[in-house]
Amino acid sequence: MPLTLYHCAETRSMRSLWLLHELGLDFELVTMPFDHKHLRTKEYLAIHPLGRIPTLVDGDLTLFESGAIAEYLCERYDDGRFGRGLGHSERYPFLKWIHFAETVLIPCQNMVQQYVFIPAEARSEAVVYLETRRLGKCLDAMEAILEGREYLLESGFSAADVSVGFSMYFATVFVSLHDYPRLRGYYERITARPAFRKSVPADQKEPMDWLKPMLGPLRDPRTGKPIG
Ligand SMILES: N[C@@H](CCC(=O)N[C@@H](CS)C(=O)NCC(=O)O)C(=O)O
Repeated sequence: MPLTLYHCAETRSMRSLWLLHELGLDFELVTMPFDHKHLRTKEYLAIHPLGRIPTLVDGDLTLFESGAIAEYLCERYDDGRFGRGLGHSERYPFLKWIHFAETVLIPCQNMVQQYVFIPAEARSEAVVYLETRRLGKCLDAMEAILEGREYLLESGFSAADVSVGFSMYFATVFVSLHDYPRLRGYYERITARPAFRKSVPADQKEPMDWLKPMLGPLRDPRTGKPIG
């Protein structure tokens, strides 16, 4: 039975799609519009009980959570290029970044809530400010860590860069990377990869151009304030 990925364009399932392309695997891609009409059908809720994406199906295994999918794909299908398995000196830094991507480096989901799902009159400037600063602190830490290295791990590009890469992709819609030269270089390197290009919609002009019109101005991640 082939691998199947349930996906919505430019959401967290992009991590799994990007990694599947890096690994060069054959898979079936089920792309759904990002709305409850498609994500909350009886059929899809039988695959993912919360109706979220990504979900990966591989034979008898149905797996959700983008971090778990990254670990699974590396353990099951990688020859050491993208995963760092048990016994590798960077096994735990590898896991650290995969988890960091989806726990701390994802304040943008709360910003989307504020801008897209909460009516303007109920929107909280304090939440937007706090989440922008939370993102800024992550970016400051990563800027320091990237001194003298091209990727998060000393051993080179890995699935950790894919997990963090999606969070960065999401972040660029909300904050400017102007004051982060190493992060800018890092982001350019990872998004120049053919597998990344294949994971974004072919007709896309800018990251998340469907979401951008609903969002506020780009912010400075160090002050939390709008730019310009
Ligand atoms: N921690 C999960 C988060 C999954 C998640 O919340 N995905 C969002 C898209 S980015 C989703 O499916 N949202 C649809 C919804 O909540 O209805 C992961 O990393 O896979």
